[in-house]
Amino acid sequence: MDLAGKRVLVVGAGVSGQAVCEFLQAKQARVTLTDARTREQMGQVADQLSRRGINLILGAYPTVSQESYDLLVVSPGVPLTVAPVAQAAASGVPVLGELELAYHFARAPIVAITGTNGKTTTTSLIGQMFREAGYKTLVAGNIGLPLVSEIENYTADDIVVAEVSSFQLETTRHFSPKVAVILNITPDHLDRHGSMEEYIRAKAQIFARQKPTDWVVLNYDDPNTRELAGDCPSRVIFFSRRHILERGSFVQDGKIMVADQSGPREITGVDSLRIPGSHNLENALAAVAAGHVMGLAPADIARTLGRFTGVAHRLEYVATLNGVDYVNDSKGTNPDAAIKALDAYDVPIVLIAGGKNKGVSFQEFAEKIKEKVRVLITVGIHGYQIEEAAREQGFTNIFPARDYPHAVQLAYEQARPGEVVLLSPACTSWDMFKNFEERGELFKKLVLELKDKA
Ligand code: UMA
Repeated sequence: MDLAGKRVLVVGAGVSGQAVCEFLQAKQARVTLTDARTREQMGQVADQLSRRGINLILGAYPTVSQESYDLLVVSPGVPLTVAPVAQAAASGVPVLGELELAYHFARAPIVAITGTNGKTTTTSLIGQMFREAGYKTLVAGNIGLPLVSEIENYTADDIVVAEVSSFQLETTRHFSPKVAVILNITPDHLDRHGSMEEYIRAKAQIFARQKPTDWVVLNYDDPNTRELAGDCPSRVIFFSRRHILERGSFVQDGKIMVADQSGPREITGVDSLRIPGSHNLENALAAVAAGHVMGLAPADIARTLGRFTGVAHRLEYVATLNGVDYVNDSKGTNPDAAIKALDAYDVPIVLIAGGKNKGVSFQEFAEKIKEKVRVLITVGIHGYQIEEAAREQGFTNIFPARDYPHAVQLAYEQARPGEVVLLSPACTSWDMFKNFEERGELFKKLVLELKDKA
């Protein structure tokens, strides 16, 4: 793909669009960046982009035709119905996404991971597996680091592990990973894709152009992904938490197994996993299948499974104090995510929850609290709503905290050996923090300070 001198319009000035501009500039393209936000709304970022020589059109999009642009690169969060994309399609100007652009410059084999839930954890786990097996490994994509930023630094001897979203897959034309993983497909992003069929169609782009020698890893337990096997032009390997498979990765007698034409082989015990919950067991099984078809040795796969402690702020183990595990799930910013976090444990839980409510009901969350939680500590401006919902379920062991130091202190006083102290707020952090990362970092700092004192 020769970009020198090409007039390229990048739509969306977020993380992806900014990385695309930098990449295109390095290729001597003539770059215009447009965004629905105004210059005022963009603040300092707009000035920084202008200083880098990027032509900015903010607050309204330019009209697109072959006379004005040679190529359009659209950010993943921008729906393909926006005017410049529609005009490009109508006037024959090619439209790409960042994933597709990066793919044209990729030399390393790609392991790509998609799915409704578990993408980030599985991408991180597979990335760590390859790193620990000695590969130079790029972990990028929807996980946060745009692929274009680094893709050219990796050669055919290295590995790229990419988290890819349905938004990114929607704009692919040639993208074709060596291994495509689809973890699960449940209703999500239907406002953007229109229907479940369209959402599945977008996900299926991950394997649509694979070669017969490539691999697809599919969840046998999820009917939506199991059925896709018939559409794959490549070889399929299943993973299953519930069934013993003739070929694929599965669980048998508490062991993680992988079976191929030479029969089943034990990888490691389920109890050696450090990421809790049945959803994480599925993520681990998917990673085992991907590692196996890429030729990683069982011992290498097993070593990383025993070491991987998860992704920051997502059921992240922090420390053990007086026989109590402290876990940071600050990413649990809605009741669904917090319910999953509670389900990950079989021991009584001291739960810290609350923050800013996104306008959702806490009733189902409160039912789960009644089932799994021994002590509830509420915090933040809408903590009282969780307290009220829990009381309606007849749960009364509740301690409202003034702030985070107070919440962690209360949890420390209340927790008994063998229990888990879990921060999974079911709310955003925006009442007290810039983002969930800042909230999680404070929680971890407070826990580690207690540990130092102990
Ligand atoms: N914008 C417009 N017009 C629109 C919509 C948005 O101009 O109609 C502008 C916004 O004003 C903003 C920019 O587009 O300035 C935002 O672009 P974006 O939404 O594509 O977000 P980025 O910051 O570029 O981040 C994207 C991914 N975001 C989405 O897909 C929504 C990030 O995934 C990804 O990490 C990043 O690229 C790097 O690859 C985030 C995400 O939420 C984590 N992903 C969804 C998910 O996981 O469910 C798909």
